[in-house]
Amino acid sequence: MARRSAVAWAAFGPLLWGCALGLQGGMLYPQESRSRERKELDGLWSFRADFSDNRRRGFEEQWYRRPLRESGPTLDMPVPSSFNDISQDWRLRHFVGWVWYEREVILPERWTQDLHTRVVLRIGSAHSYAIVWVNGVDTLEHEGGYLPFEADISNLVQVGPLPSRLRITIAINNTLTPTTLPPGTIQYMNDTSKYPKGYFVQNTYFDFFNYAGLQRSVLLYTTPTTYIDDITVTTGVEQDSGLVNYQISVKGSNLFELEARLLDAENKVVANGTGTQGQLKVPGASLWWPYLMHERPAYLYSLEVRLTAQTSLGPVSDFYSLPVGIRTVAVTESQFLINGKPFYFHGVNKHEDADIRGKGFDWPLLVKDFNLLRWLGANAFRTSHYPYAEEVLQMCDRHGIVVIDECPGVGLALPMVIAHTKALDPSRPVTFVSNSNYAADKGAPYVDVICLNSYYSWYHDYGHLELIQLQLATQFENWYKKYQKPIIQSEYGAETIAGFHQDPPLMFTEEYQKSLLEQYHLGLDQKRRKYVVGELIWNFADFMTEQSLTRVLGNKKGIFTRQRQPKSAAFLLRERYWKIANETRYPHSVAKSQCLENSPFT
Ligand code: GCB
Repeated sequence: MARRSAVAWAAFGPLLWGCALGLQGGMLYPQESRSRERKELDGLWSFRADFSDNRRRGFEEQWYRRPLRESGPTLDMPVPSSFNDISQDWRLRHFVGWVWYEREVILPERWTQDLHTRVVLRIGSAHSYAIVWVNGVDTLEHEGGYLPFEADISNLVQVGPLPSRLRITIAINNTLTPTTLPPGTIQYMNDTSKYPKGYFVQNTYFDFFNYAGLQRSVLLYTTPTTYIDDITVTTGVEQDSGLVNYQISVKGSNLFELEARLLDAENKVVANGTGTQGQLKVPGASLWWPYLMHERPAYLYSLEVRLTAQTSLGPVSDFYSLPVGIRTVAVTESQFLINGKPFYFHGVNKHEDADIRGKGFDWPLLVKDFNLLRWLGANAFRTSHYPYAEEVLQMCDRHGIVVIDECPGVGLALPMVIAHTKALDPSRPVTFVSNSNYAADKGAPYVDVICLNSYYSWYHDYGHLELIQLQLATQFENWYKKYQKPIIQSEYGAETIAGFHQDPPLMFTEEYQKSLLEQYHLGLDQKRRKYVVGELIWNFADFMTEQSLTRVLGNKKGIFTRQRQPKSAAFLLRERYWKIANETRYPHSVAKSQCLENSPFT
């Protein structure tokens, strides 16, 4: 919420693949290749919420030891999806505690017989604490709801006679405490004249509904037993040559050879190397540009890695292909530069939220959202307030969208997180989203770019649209004078109920949202060519929150509804974004490119 000190950490820049610099080992996105197979486990799972008073019946009765249906009734639960809005049982919508998921799988015979094969179970995300059993064996625990985790289960499936079925049981706890990300508290209500014994509520300190469950895909995949474990890539530009620095880690054997080939978009090899690390030089390289900025945006090479190894079981090969965009990102006192050219963020803040699926990953929704981003002329978005599915980042790479990738620490204000983020990946600028006082802000001294949220004429001086320009100018001038760093207006907006109209504008109507945006835009235009390097509307679409007196079926600051239909402000923003794109594209002489069709781009 704007009136709290809502802060979040984010690292940003285009191209997020292979960015785990400084980490030991990695977790490559599961990919099919000549040496690797995938088996998706999306679809219907069996499900039960543990409604017992202490929420621990499942552990006391060891529900993981037998098929879930044998320990009580189960529901059908689609994966991926949040469990909250699926059933008609209101208790499930607000459930806090352990829920149980189960799925049986038949494995291809080769996976269970071939000792050259490594079988991995990978869970795209489980919000927010998960324990995983395979055939009743405790296999994996994971904390944190927005990142993938996995376990090598070969020794569980390659034992003796063929196991006819693999039973995967996952217990997930969505309780938020002061030590979870995001944090929350559990409050016991002890007044027995008002609340039954043991009654508690989950308090959260952020403005989105705590959807939970298996919200991203679950899958099994294979690699050879000696395999490519991780590939780290950084890129640079030297005169007209592109540089691709790679580092590859291998697990399973020390006796191996590695070949790395860089292929262009036409599959032509443009550079190659051997060994675990090296630099590939591409004369006359095509650079990765954000779309709208250049006539040939989002150019991706493929780094094809081939591993050959000698193992005690004989020779083994592994293949992995990583998309690579060659680009540079830099920040000066007043500019954000991509490939040496000033980049202006004209984009949106998003949530992964929609309809009954909650935060469940959904391809139709993702493609629709990307179509809307292009319709709007948005060149960037922030993954507020947590990391999104890897498939989303891959889409951004392919479509030329710049991402501010947010960590799930919404509400935290610890400057040392920046040092940690930079240690993991020194190649990208880092920011900290703040709405506090410029003089007292704890994050600003450490960031590369300052991100400011302000809600003038909404949470402050509400109704007084005439004050926005003055207050915005004061905000920008104060922050810039103190820190001399480029600034992004990372949030601004107004609650708007689609279909509410009033002219002259009143709060909550489409006219008010439009007028508020217009006033902000006048203020932004005053500083846009100086040191303000971006603007991100709050929010792309309406989204669900906890119930409160200030939220009517969720947060309604979207320029699209939750069903992705435009409010009037969407058309206003579209005009503006395409106008800015027209002014800032490079080189200025480029012809209209295909992604600009049917747009007001001239
Ligand atoms: C903010 C928060 C965001 C809220 C928004 C609002 O500053 O970052 O999560 O939804 O304000 O609408 O109050």
